[in-house]
Amino acid sequence: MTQPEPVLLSKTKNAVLTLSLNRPERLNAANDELLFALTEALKTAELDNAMRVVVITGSGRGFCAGQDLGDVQNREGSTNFTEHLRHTYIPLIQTIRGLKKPVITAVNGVAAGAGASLALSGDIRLWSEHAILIEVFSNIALIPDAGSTWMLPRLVGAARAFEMMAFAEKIGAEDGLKLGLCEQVYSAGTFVDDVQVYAERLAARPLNALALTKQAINFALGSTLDAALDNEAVLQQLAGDHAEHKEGVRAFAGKRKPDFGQF
Ligand code: LHQ
Repeated sequence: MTQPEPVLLSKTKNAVLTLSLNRPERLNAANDELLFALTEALKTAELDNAMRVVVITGSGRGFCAGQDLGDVQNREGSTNFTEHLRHTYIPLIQTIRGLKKPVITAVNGVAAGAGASLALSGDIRLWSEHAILIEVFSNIALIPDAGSTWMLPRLVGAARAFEMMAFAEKIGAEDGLKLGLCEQVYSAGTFVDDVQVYAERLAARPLNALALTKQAINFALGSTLDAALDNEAVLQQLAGDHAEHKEGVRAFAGKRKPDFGQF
């Protein structure tokens, strides 16, 4: 029997590429095929000029239940965790964080373990009212991986992150919004449409400037203020030299809306 595609691709005319994790019967728990397909699709999206924003979401009721626990042991019953992470999750998270396009994680349901890390890795995180984030790793006596130890303390502070991790606390949408784990929460019934409208709004923004903004934020997260100030000065030149900037200034002077979509 042929296996269904682990990641479904959908392109809209308004420049939004949606990547849907597609193992709904396992709450989109990730196996190698899914992780490689997602990373590959993101790399392809980088080169597709017609696609300006990427949305990652889940099929069915879950977003991603983390690593497929049935899929990690070898025949001897052991797992090479380090190698596994290096070959799968590390390139995935690096690709998302380095992508020169905004990535939205649209968290439709439960995001657990490495699925929670994936949910947090978006430039923008949109949650359904049914979204739940669980740093579930300690339930199976593992440490948070796929970037959770880097991302979560920066969002909620070290002690709150540790508490969430230690107790594998279930964080629902209301708390997720309060804690800064997501930017917006939408009703489950309108979630897909609301995400699409948001993504199209983002796609109409100046893409070169947004890519450089993402680059500047990524740099600043690991730098001193002095280094960040200088990096801004360097990247601002790249933004200012781009046709997008000239369009923005022309539109301002002409008292009209800029058309950034043409670039
Ligand atoms: C699953 C999974 C799953 C397989 C639900 N695997 N089937 C990296 C590198 C190397 C190794 C290890 O790990 C990592 C990073 C990690 O991500 S470690 C963390 C791995 N994930 C988990 O431990 C989560 C396990 N799942 C759960 O705790 C629950 O399923 C959650 C809280 C996510 C959802 O609970 P419910 O909404 O009550 O759904 P459910 O438990 O009934 O799950 C539905 C089905 O999905 C069920 O199958 P079944 O045949 O009984 O209907 C689950 O077995 C299956 N499933 N997660 N990770």
